[in-house]
Amino acid sequence: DGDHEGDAGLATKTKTRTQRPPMYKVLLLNDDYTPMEFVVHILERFFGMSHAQAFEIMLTVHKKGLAVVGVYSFEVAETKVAQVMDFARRHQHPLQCTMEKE
Ligand code: TYC
Repeated sequence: DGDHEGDAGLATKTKTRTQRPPMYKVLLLNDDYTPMEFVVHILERFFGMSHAQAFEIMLTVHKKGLAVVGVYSFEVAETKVAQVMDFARRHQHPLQCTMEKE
């Protein structure tokens, strides 16, 4: 349980850390062509944001070039990126979404 008795009879403690799964940031990138309302729709639909939240984050991406739109486990992040990329492609917008380890 982390306590060990050495030969001299002294108890030493080994630190045991809880395993946390690595988390991944999902990033949305700005471009000059994707309509603002389309980006707002994506943030509402795939990231569960209110219209006001979605509009605020969209403006951050527009002004700063990118923003973190959520942090998830690898599988969930991968799915979000695929959903956004597929939805944008089907509507012929060049919107880019990517993920990176936190
Ligand atoms: N820059 C785009 C425009 O002016 C809007 C935009 C915002 C595009 C965020 C992509 O991730 C994005 N229509």
